[in-house]
Amino acid sequence: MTPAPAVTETDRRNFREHGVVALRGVLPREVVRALEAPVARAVDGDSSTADLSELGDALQGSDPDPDRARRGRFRSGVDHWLGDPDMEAFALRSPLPALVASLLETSALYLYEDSILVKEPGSIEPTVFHQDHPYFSVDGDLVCTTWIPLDPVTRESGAMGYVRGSHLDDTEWRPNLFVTRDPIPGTSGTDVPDLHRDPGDADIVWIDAQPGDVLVHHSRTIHGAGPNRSTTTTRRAVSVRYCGDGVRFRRRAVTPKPHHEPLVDGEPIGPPAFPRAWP
Ligand SMILES: O=C(O)CCC(=O)C(=O)O
Repeated sequence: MTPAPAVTETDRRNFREHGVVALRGVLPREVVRALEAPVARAVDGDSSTADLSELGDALQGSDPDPDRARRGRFRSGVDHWLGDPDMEAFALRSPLPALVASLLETSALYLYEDSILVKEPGSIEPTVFHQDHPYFSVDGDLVCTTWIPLDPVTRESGAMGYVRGSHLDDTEWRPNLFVTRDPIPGTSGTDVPDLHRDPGDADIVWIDAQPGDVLVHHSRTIHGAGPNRSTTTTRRAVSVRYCGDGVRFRRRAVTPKPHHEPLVDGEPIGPPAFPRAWP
């Protein structure tokens, strides 16, 4: 395996100042290819992903759509690392953790979770703009999401969009249901504006990406993604979320995880609930 290109000082500055950075061509082809089988298993076989298109339809209270069968689906799931050794190997033993540790300039890196995010051609749901932080049961600054495309991604096929600098705003944004702006029941905060409809003066950067690229955003950066309007290209992506130095557990009810049950608010994160990914 060829050594991964190093993270540069410019990458670190972009991440610090904009809350997002595109690391281009940093993952070897064989590493990205190795994600294809676990993604296919999760989407087609083992029911570890949910149909967010169906959820979106249900939340909008729309009548059953006669064209539904012909539309693509947006499927997503989390924490595949717990049951799939290929996803665990990618999150913990691929070149990814060292790249992230170098970007965050942390002395240690811990895994929070992975996600699989597949938008089939013609899946009409945008990923609604949101901030990851209120979904995560942690507090601290060195928390980030990496987004790894398995296919070339353009605006047409569901590129990610990030509001530059939004990680520096201390508004408590309310978590939403990801495919509609409905807030998650029992949560509080300010609703993220509908930036797909009206970006206003938000400094949104839409990032086209290729397999081998890694997009990294701070857990406080507001972001979303377009629908997949392509008729031929599936948009397969994996997200892996990591925490660095100084991050502590803080239970949030939004996404409870059985492996978090024994943890107490305020304790430093670490194995086994947060496996050490680097060094
Ligand atoms: O892939 C998508 O559509 C959204 C991904 C996302 O919001 C995330 O990974 O935090």
